[in-house]
Amino acid sequence: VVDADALIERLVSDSRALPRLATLVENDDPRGLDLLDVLYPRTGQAHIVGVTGPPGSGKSTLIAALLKGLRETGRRVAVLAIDPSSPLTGGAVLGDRIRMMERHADAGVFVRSMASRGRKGGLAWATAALVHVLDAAGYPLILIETVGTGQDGTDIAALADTVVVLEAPGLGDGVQAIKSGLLEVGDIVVVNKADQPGADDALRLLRAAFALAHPADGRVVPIVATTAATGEGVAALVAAIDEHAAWLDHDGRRIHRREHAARTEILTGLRTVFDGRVDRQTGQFEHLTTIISRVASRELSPRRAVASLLDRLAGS
Ligand SMILES: Nc1nc2c(ncn2[C@@H]2O[C@H](COP(=O)(O)OP(=O)(O)O)[C@@H](O)[C@H]2O)c(=O)[nH]1
Ligand SMILES: [Mg+2]
Repeated sequence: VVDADALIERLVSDSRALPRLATLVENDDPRGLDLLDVLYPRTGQAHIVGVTGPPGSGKSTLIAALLKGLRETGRRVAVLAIDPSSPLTGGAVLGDRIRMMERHADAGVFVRSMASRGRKGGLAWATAALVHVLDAAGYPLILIETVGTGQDGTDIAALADTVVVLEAPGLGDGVQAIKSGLLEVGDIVVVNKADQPGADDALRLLRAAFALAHPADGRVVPIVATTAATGEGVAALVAAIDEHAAWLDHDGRRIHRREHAARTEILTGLRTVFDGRVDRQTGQFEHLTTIISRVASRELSPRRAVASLLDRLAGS
């Protein structure tokens, strides 16, 4: 039996222990998942911030600027970048930006990229597990960079205590965040690339959109202008994040939020495990070819076929 205290002590003192555990967990290795079970009761201390927005809006650049600002005030931060590995956006991989800043020797920062390409579902499930590992390792602040759209993106955003939605001029007509529906999940809205033409228009449009909205919880969503490239506005963003964290600590809001996160995590986990089982086991159904031809020849209805396969799945 592994002791949680000893495990956490090793994560803190041995710089190789955390990346190694993260790799085990990311690969669904039972050794890592068993350790995570031991650690889980010790998690829940970190404040989790999701940074989401369209490709090219400046998420990676902004996170690098946030890291710089936070480290200057001595705060320890972990970053999880869900890298869409898209060569189209011109967006640099976060790791490159961090390396550029030569922060890799800084023990107060932990950065990990996770490729989404080639992964068959389960991204939110794997992300949640990594967040728990970073939380257990004692990082008080965890930033997650994610595109935020699609089922995976929405599920990842649901893990966060604070969701920061990024908007930037020059990405297309109108305000992207409004079009994609991202604004609805945002606790803080950032108009990045404030140095670029069109930033003022975006700010005006967003302020107008929020002036019309009447949030059920009565909280006014702050709209912050940043120039991630220079660090302008980053201090105001840190203040907005801290303010939201403090707001969550009243009236049971954080508990409510965590229940939503746990619910999302359980449901994505159920789907991920179930999909994996279907993929693995349908290959082993020797009678699957028979069922397929019976459905194709109209002898058996698809609904009956699925019911019979489900019975076998449950029995195995
Ligand atoms: N002018 C300007 N360019 C920026 C700013 N922030 C990011 N960029 C550039 O926008 C591009 C996309 O940034 P990136 O951080 O990779 O975006 P991501 O895809 O959202 O992670 C890069 O070329 C950045 O250098 C900014 O504040 N001003
Ligand atoms: Mg990026």
